[in-house]
Amino acid sequence: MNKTIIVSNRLPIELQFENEKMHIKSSVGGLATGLKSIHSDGNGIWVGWSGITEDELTPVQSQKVDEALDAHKCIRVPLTEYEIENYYHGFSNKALWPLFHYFQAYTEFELEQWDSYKMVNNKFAEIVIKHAEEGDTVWIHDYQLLLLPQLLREQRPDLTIGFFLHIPFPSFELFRTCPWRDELLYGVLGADLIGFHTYDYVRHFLSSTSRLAGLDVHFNEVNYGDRTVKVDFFPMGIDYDRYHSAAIEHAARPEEAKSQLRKSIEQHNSNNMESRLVLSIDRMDYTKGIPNRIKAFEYFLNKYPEFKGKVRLLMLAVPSREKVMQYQHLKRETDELVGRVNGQFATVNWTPIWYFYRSMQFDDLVDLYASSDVAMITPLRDGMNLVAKEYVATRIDGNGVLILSEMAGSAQEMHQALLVNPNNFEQLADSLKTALEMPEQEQAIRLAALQKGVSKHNVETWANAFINSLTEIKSQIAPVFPD
Ligand code: ADQ
Repeated sequence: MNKTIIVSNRLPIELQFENEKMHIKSSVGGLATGLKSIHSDGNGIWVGWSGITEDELTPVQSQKVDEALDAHKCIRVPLTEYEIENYYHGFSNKALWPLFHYFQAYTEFELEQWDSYKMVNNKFAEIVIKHAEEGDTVWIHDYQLLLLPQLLREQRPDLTIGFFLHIPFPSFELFRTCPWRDELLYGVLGADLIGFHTYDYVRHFLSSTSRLAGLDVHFNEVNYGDRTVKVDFFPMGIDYDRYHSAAIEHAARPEEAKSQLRKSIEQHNSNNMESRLVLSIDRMDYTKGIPNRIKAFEYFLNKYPEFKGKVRLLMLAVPSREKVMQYQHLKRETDELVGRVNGQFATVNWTPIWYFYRSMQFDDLVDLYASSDVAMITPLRDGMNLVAKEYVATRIDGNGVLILSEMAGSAQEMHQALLVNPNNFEQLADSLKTALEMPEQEQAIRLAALQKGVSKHNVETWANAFINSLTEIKSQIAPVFPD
């Protein structure tokens, strides 16, 4: 029986060495959850980097890692410190990430990084080919592996290949600036099915395909040589039940079983009856609009001084890509802005912004979502944004307002949120006021509609929709046998 091979930059596994002892943990991230059934089905395997470079592993540790991963049906692509620096921190995160998120000024095109990107994509191809049997299906994920579909196609035309991009695909005007645009485009076109989060990204991709490669595009199909490549949108969802049932379970906990975080928030709220909590959660990334959000909050407090002392912004930012210069600048700017706003407005009884720069456990995350009156999710550009969906899933009392940037892919589905342009401070401030004053009945109506959509289109339906589409394509292709 044919199997499915999932390929992503990182394996869905967290590995750590403490002295000689190895700790291994399965990831509970969205992607890992969504692909769980496909991964565990039959002989399915997952190919990716383990998170530890070859330079850090002794031969004994290396063997231990392989054995442990084998038990989790994972195969690692061994990457060196140099490759991580150039392929991952370099070309992936200094060229593709900013370019695809419309941060052209941040984009660096370095030949050495591009060479490393090509090398690593070849490494991935080698390992996938080693483990692929005739007629297998391969599902490749994200911008780190744009060349992989074509590399596999050239050597193994018998494979059925799917590719999904988790970030936006930019407009042709942006994409054309990349010196290696043709290689990237033809790289992805090696797939039989190319998936994006939204219809807009599909359109941008097809526009680049016809204008740069001059290929014949018919609706959502590209005629490429003797093949037809299907391009479609598959909006990713979350594990709704996991978030929703955790929120219900936490709410039912007796006082002594509640988390410290929840107790503190409840304590604070009972001391300040009028106090309202506005939540923001992101990776610390310049695409997420963190400085803009702080400035908009400052603007709000100046424009509507009646809210001083009555509303707090709880801002949680997870450290991310700290080696890249722009991320270091962003961290500094955020620290300064939080300091400025708190310094300007704080009283002995009230701190306007609570700022946490750290990762949080799932249970605490759920408590934060569940305790917040408003979620303010205002990225400047975001492929989808799952935080918006997680917030909606944890609201179990029919209240809570979502303010969502129209630049996030999720805005295309979440029409009942208060949609905002994250650059328009006036609109952000007014929306925050609207959210804080929204009648309960309106909150309930909006939330019910949002929950209906998020629960129905969850991460499992997303993964199944993609795989079903790929299976359908596979059934229409005449079998090709490797030489
Ligand atoms: P990200 O840019 O990482 O993902 P997002 O979709 O919001 O963005 O996912 C972030 C995840 O991290 C969420 O599941 C959230 O709960 C978690 N998280 C955030 N802050 C945390 C904290 N402090 N502690 C612990 N966990 C935290 C990329 C794209 C997105 C796209 C996804 C999926 O950039 O646009 O939605 O992939 O395709």
